[in-house]
Amino acid sequence: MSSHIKKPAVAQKHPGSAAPELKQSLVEHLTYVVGKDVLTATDRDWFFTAAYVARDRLTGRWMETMQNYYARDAKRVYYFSMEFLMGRTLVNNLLNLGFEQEYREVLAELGVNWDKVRKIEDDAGLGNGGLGRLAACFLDSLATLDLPGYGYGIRYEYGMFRQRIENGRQVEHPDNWLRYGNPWEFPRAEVLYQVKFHGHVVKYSDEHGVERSHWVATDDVMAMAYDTPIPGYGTHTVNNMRLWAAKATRDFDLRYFNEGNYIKAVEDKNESENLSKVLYPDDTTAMGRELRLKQQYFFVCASLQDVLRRYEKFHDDFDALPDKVAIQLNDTHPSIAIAELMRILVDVRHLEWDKAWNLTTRTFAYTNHTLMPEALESWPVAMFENILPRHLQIIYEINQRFLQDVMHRYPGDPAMLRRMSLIDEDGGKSVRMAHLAIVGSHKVNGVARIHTELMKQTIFADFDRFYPGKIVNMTNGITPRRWLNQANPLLAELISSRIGDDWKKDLDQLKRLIPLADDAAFRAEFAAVKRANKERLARSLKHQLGFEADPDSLFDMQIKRIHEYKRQLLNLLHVVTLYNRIRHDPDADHVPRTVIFGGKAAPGYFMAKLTIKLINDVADIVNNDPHVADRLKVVFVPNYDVSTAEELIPAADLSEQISTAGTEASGTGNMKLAMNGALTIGTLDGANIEIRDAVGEDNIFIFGLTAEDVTRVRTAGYRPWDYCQANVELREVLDMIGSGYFSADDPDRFKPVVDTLLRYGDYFLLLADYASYIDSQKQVENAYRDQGQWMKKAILNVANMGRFSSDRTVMQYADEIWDVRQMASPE
Ligand code: 26V
Repeated sequence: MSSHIKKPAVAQKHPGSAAPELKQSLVEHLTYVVGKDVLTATDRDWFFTAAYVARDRLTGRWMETMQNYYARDAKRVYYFSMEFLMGRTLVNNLLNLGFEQEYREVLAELGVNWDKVRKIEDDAGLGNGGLGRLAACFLDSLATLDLPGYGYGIRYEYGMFRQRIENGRQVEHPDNWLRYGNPWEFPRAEVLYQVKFHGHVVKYSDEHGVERSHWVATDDVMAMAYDTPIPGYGTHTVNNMRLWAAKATRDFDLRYFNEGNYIKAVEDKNESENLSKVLYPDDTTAMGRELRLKQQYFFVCASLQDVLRRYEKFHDDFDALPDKVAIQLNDTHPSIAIAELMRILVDVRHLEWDKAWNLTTRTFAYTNHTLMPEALESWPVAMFENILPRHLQIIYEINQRFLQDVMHRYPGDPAMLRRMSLIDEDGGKSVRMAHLAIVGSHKVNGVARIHTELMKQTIFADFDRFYPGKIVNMTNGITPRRWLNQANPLLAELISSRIGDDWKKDLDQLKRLIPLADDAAFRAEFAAVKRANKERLARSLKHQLGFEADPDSLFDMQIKRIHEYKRQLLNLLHVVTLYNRIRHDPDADHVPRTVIFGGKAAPGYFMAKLTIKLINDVADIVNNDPHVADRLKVVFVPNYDVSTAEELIPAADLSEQISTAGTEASGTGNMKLAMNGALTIGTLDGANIEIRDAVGEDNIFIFGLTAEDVTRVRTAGYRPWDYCQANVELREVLDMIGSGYFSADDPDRFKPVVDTLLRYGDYFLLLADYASYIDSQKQVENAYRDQGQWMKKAILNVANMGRFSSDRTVMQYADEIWDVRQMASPE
């Protein structure tokens, strides 16, 4: 179905000439690398063959790119992130190189089923959700913009768990994504750094009588590099993502001989290699878990050694460090890097504190991704001291100097000192990583306009006053290569047929579609694309789940992590309301709707897991009720991941972005759906606000309390019961859920759900927003009845999404935070 997509400029330089070579290359790789012939090759064999051939075509450019940065001693940006949610790579790389069509044709000639082969690839699911996927989109934009940008992170052996639904409940299974090997990575056995833990600090006087610290008697682990090339779209640039795997030190080998306790020695070795074993799947609460802090320090320590090694090839002092190195901290997870750089500069390289601090703060910048207090990291001091004793001392020193400054500015305000301190002294002492990140960075950014404003007004208000101008906004974006060109080839082709191909690198070009929103022929073609995508999804749902979705029905999607603040439950209240309306008035003209949910719950998050069960139990009843007669259907799509998103998003009519105002920092799914022609129903939260500004209020369904309203309602004393009393439909819905209408086998199953709303205060104000949401959904229905007008709105959404390209976001970081420059490598 994607067979008409145009070749990007790169491939058109030598039209047709590569095909015979490609065929030869594929057959040779199949034979000599994979060890199979055309007769015996499985789909997996072909996947690896195709991947290796593609990889070969990247490596030349990759080396040239690195050599060019080196030759020009370019300022580089290093994106430090615990998570990179890359998804599949094969098609992305082929499209970026401009070879996809050629591959498909040649493989077809060889009798290979391309669609099956590309789906053999396991997602690289090295992330939880938005934060990890943003990192992946940024890497694509950095390379596409010819910016010298490197990703640094952890090569988890097990990524995000695979979700299966058993008896309506989430069951987690390990994600053994490396089982068959990863064709995209290059292991670098020689790029190996020592990482220390535990031990203690020895003070001594150096030859000049200066007191110095030495961190000794440590337990050590080695970090080994694995490199993955990151090609830009339609450019020669191929950047690098370097992920670290933990390896035991040689010490363990020696211990085998010395201790005679061979088995114990091998056990210890395994334990130290556990560091990079598994991604933490909880993005809800910052647990004070030792292994997590160790993972953070592990990758930060190795990455900084690597960055400094590269810097020192050209420089014999550190004066120019901030002119050559920018490090972006993706949330506080890598913020220990600030203390680590200070340790290296002061303890190891013997720089003076003030000088080291100046260089450090000019090097780092920090992105905040959430206002949720429970997700803000703070490590118990005792644990910190045990794992990183020297870093704790350095943090104390940073804190002491910082609080001195605060005291100077605000004399006689001990409350202020307590609030701003890097150490939380309430209860058990702990280290506030966000405060370290702010104090140690020259820029701090939020990820959408409202999020940045709220940061400045709430959690970081003191810091905003103390450091005017340090906190800035960088509204998120998404890469249009993966989220439009790759995921939605039919729409990409339709767009290109009218405005050419340039939009893929310059998304503002989509504006040229605006006049076509009034063109009946274009609308019809646009509608046909949406229809084809809905049919494709319907086939897949039928095949995977035995679920029948009617492509004529309105496809209503909420796909994201399951969280109370994202309010999947509010969506369900609407579903049950619709169900009741159909039951009570079966002959009325109801707009047929298919409500699609997808998302993972943190394994220990009771309410999120119960929400999944409720979705599935409601689906069971609604989908099988003959009175409903298929006018309402509900489906939970298991194991929502990047690849599932690519399949779902192009088929959506309606995008549910219904978080309580003031809670969703930005959202990026909202951008992906709108860019694929779904209309948004949403609150004035996160980037929804900026999406509304871009697409116009006639082309989006906004409802509910604003962030200001939310604060007002909460301080005035919110009474969820009153809303329940005032609304018969709401009362009926809650009664049904609470009394076992959807869980006859266990009538009390969903009492906790109703209790959070009615007994425990409904913290996320679902009941306060219910009426407004239901009303807004009614407007959606009315709009959907007029397909011509609906398509016009959908086209205007696509046409106005240019601003939400991660190219725009990354260029803004480059100009306003990193001061790095575009640098195309010579072809
Ligand atoms: C938080 C934590 C807390 C500590 C334990 C492990 C862990 C792992 C991941 C996270 C990430 C939570 C923050 C996050 O993903 N924020 C999302 O970032 C997106 C990109 O900026 C943004 O669009 C979403 O609104 C925001 O929720």
